[in-house]
Amino acid sequence: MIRVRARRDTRNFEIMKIEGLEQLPGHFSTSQCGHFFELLRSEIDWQSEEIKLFGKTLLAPRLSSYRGDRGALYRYSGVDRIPEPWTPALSELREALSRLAGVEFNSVLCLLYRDGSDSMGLHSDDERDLDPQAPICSVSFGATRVMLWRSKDGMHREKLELGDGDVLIMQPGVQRAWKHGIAKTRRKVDERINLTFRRIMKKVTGR
Ligand SMILES: O=C(O)CCC(=O)C(=O)O
Repeated sequence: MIRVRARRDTRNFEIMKIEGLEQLPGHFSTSQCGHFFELLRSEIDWQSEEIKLFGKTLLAPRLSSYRGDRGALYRYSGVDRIPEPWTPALSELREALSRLAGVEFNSVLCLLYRDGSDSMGLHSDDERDLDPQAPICSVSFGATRVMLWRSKDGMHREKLELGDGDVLIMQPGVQRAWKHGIAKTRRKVDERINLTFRRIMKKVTGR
């Protein structure tokens, strides 16, 4: 069982200008972060992921692994993803973050940013396989990176630093109004792992 700081500890709890977005800086302690980073780095077989963009198939500028319960099929970036099984560290984190967010997550997208040239383009997590009532909850381990936010009406821009052990909870409305992404940086940065726990509306599958 992972012990994390209480969610409503206001010293660690920030309400962002973006309605429905909550950041819990340093939610995991430094030693928990080191422990999980090492486990996740070695337990997961990180892969280059194909994405389809404007009719072209490209390799995403990051490594990834999609994990989840049987039947938690997820189509994103134009490709159908079948979940690989949970690893011990991912199961432990799923339990902790499900308790925190008050929803039973059934999948996680794991991302490894190898250096400052790895990134994530602006997008919303609004695919039709996602449960539209459920929040999405992410945790970051390793290097601090900047998350960019753009409102869909083009009126607002925000920047958010995501550091080691930070948790982000996005309520469903956030995806309707905003896009987010991870900027490239010229700064020399170490590796960063981000896990985004999601609730997929499951389908029956032969697997
Ligand atoms: O790396 C991050 O913090 C962002 C991940 C993300 O945008 C996603 O998984 O949809």
